Amino acid sequence: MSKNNKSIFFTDGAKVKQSSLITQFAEHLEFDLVKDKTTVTDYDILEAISLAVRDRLTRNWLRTQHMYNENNVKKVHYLSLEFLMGSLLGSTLINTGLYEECRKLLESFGYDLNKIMREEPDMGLGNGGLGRLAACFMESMSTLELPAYGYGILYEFGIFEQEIENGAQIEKPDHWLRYGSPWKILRPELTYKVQFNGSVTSYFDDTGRERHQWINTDNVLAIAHDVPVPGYKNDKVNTLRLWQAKSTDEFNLSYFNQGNYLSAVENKNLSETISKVLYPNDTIPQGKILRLRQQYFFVSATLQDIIYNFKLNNKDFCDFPNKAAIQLNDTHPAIAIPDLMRILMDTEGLEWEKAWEITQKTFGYTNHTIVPEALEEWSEGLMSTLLPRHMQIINEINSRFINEVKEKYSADESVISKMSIIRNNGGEKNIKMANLAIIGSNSTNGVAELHTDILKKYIFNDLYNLQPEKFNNKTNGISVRRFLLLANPELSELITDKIGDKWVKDLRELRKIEKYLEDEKFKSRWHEIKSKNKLKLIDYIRKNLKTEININSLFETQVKRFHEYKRQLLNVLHVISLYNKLKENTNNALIPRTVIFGGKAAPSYHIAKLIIKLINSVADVVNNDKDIDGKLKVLYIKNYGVTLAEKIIPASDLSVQISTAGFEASGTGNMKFAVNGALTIGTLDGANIEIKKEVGDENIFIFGLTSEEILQKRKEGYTPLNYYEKNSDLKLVIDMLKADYFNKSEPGIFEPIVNELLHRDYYFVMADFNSFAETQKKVEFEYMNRDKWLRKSIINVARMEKFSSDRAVSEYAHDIWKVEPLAQ
Ligand code: NBG
Repeated sequence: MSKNNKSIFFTDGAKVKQSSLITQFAEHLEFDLVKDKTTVTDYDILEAISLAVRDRLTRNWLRTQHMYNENNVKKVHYLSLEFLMGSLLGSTLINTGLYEECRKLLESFGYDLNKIMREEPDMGLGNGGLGRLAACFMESMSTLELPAYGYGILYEFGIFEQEIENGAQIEKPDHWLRYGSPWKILRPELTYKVQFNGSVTSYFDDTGRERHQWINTDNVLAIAHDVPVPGYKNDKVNTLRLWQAKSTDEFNLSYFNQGNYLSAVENKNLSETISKVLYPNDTIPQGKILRLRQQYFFVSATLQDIIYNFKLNNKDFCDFPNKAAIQLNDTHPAIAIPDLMRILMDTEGLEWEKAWEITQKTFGYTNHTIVPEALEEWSEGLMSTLLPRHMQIINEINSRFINEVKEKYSADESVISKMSIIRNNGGEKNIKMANLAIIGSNSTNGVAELHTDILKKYIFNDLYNLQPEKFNNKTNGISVRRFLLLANPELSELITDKIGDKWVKDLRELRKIEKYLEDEKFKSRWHEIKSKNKLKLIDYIRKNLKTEININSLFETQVKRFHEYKRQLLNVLHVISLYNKLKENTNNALIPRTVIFGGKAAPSYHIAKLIIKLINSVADVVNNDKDIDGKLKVLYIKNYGVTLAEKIIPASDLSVQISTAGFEASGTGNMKFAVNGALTIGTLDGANIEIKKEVGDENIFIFGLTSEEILQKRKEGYTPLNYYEKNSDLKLVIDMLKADYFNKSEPGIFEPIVNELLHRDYYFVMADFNSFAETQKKVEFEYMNRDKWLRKSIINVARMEKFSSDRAVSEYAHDIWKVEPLAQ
């Protein structure tokens, strides 16, 4: 553009007027969707209103990005294979403050905003806690005005849709992008080449130094799609950049010329499968080549992008760590460490030592699980084939590291082999990605106090002893904008009525509602709101499960991924024992209960799927048994995800967080329930421990073995059979399973569960059963006293300040990333 031309861009001061929301809405309906009254659908309304809302935040988005670049600020880059964003219209409306305007606008044309919002498919680019944490962090980083970028993959298929057939989980593809998405902007100019395979050659450069080149590679293109992430009412909009894989050649001409059309496009399909589908596991990894391809694909594109941006304003790579922090969300992006080394040395010509210093200063690593089988390893064979240059670099990192350890500490061989990045299984070698991540970064953090302690004491004890200063804790948090303000508008309004709205950005403010513990009107309104939320859920259940639920029953909820360590099994065994008591005498229960389950199991995780089947089988018997007078209902709500969470959590009285102590790194569902006024029944695990510290012992129901006791029992030799023999309630429950009580038409199907419980019970279900049942009696007793329960509920909400993702993110920013909000 020549200097004399006018600029059309508002960032250059052009006075291009922005249209009103209603005009934009109408124009999108007319010009983008080409609709009139006779052809318009609810989905069109969703699309048009989303585009109109997006228009409203575009200027802030451009302005925010412009400011970051103009000021050459330090930026943080959050690399995650998963972002479980959920639906975007609602949260965008909340954060931009356009909710009411938009609701009224739609209402004036006869549309109900809530109904329209239900048309939006969840952006389900994640499995569970890890992916949702990344989404909450993105929202908090924008709200805190931190210069931040999320980087991930634009999966064409997100987490599978779960159907239940004959009580069992069936997986269906989640084609969320079938009709495109109004929230993502294609950036064709941000297309990078990602290399795979090939070989490495070396040569001597002008200075006589040996250099390496990665050649003859198979290439794939990564194309950027940007999603705006607005902060809460602060005019800041950050970017979530997701990469889509595209083939470099649309088709192979020589095949085509030979008349073989199908082979001609085969290569294209192969390349593009990289961003096709999210791996549907959490905590159980699958050492598949496609997974490693996904990891390197998004890491390579991301680093190229970060470096491209760095070079726009900077020259000297020594400045790189002062301009960019990179956080590795679990080990999935850990290949970024050798990749940055490769770029700095092979492309930018830096020496090893300098490159290594820059690399270590740039990266931070968050660990999200101690489940041993979940610690990622890749075979050397696979790595050498797919990423030969990286394999060389990893070997070099490792041998330098081990030499250093030997020199400084002369540690013995067994310690060194634990610290080593390479595991030598007598011939076959594996790369331990967690060790690579720890050694290659300046910070390693766990996600709750207990979890970080376990990392230091057991999982990475030797590396911790070597570099204790690297290890730190960052307890997880959640976004209250989504999980309270959006999910529970009436409770939010009640709180705001009393204490003003500062709490939305500063959860410490919530303490002030404790002043109203004696205020009867406040308390009865609190109760009324819970009941209204329950009614909404009852309505959903009536429509979807064709079951009637008693609004006065205790809503007891366990929604989360299915995993043996989370012990949905313990919960269902307890349900069976309650059922048995009711069969004896319906007066054996003081209160009616509704036990709600939800959550997906990894498609290949057979025992987890069997537990889902068991829950549905039990529900079938219990819910249809007239003898128990409707005092117990068991529900399995299918296809649990972010949007369903927003409905289920505000309606719950009791939050079930009963993992085997030591196994749940943190949990974040526990926080979402408590902030919505549910009381927790839980073990001393993950963030439960910190919740207990905040709310006080009398406002939470704690039971079960501690993590230390579990370790001790494992050491001594644990015999689950003893618990079966000693506890008659438990014995009856197990005997019913043995006798196919809940599965008359499929005898023997639950045998694997019974066998595990009686003869191994790795997760101590049997040992904790009694303590769980006894504590549930206490719950029952306390729920009878409405006033007491309400007070506890209010106190739980009032004391949640620690569990805001704003608090978590500011700690990361201050302690690890050293990034600051951009001063106005
Ligand atoms: C999960 C843990 C949870 C934790 C989230 C977020 C993985 C691998 N880990 O306990 O199981 O809350 O991460 O940190 O999904």
